[in-house]
Amino acid sequence: MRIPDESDFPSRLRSAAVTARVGLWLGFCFAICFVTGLISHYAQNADHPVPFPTSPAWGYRVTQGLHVITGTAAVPLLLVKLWTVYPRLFRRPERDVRRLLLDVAERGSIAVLVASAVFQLATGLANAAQWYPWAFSFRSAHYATAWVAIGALVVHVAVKLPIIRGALGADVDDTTYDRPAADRPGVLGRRGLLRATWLSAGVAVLATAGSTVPWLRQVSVLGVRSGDGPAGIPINKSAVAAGVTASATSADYRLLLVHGDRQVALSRADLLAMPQSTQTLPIACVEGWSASGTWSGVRVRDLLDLVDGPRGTDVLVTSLQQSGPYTTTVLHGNFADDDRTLLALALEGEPLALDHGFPARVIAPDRPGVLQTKWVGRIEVPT
Ligand SMILES: Nc1nc2c(c(=O)[nH]1)N[C@H]1C(S)=C(S)[C@@H](COP(=O)(O)O)O[C@H]1N2
Ligand SMILES: [Mo]
Repeated sequence: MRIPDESDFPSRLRSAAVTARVGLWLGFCFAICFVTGLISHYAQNADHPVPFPTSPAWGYRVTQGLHVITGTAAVPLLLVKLWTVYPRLFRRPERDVRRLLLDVAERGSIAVLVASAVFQLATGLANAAQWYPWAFSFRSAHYATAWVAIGALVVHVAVKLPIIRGALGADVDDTTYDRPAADRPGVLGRRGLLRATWLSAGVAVLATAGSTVPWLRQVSVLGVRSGDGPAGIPINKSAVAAGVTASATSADYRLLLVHGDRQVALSRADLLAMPQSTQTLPIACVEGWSASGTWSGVRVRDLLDLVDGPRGTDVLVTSLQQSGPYTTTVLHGNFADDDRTLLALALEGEPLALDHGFPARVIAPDRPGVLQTKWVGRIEVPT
């Protein structure tokens, strides 16, 4: 087998004029993914040196929806961009030592960029599809690699800036930045290729956005987990999967409130006898889907008052679920004190479905879905 060389790729479509235009949009997508990803990561941290805001209630729904939508749109953009540049892999090595070293450094930085970008999009998509074919922690790996990708991207843009500016400033059919070998017309014109690229990114957006945007549900073939589930809200983990069916439906169920020596145990009937509050708040999953519901239950603040929990303290919420990463979560002080934060007992006027966290679950504004603990058995104010 012969290794191809640059002259094996004569299509005029593989031009910096196309690469720069697609790259611009890819850069936008990566920037949005990076910023919204930092927000999501911070929101899930147990430690909040700077409080994460509880308002607007839909904030996390929007940032995480954007994160997954722009990440999905980036897939066709990245594929087209790689297609336009990969013949450059087969350039002849430079003869001059200095230029050879520069070339090796550039190829190295691009290898890091491509590898980290592919890793981010692949793990992100798999996570959105709830498919975990790996052993590492998704959140730490996706977060660490985000810094690698964004660092490599900044270097790449800085190195290519003269070409990017030149190519974007000229007509798309301009040949200034073309490889000499790329002189044959492609099956499409460059404008046609760009149009097809925007179209596929648009389809990717529509196909996922239905997970967050209700009126898009009908067209969203990838947004499958929207609108199904009791009361129109998808189920992330069922009671059976969490192994809580017996404990959650037991007549012996008591919610335990703990603050040092002070302990209060409440049955579901006791909770229902307390003043009830109703709030319309979304469940916004890190996987990108979200759905709004009208929840009723007891304000968490009222429960903490029963054991003299001081205001502003982070509290621990523990599920009846015995194992898994979301069995205990930290409810930060500003969330615990917020009037909209409920231990929900009902959804849409009906008793909470077992799969939505019966007998009681946390629902708080502007909070990642993973922290909206279901089947709550214990709320503790650390001393
Ligand atoms: N105990 C417990 N609570 C949990 C989970 C879980 O696995 N166990 N999943 C969380 C996740 S990831 C999400 S998105 C929401 C989904 O709530 P829902 O299933 O009622 O829609 O519940 C959260 N609460
Ligand atoms: Mo989630």
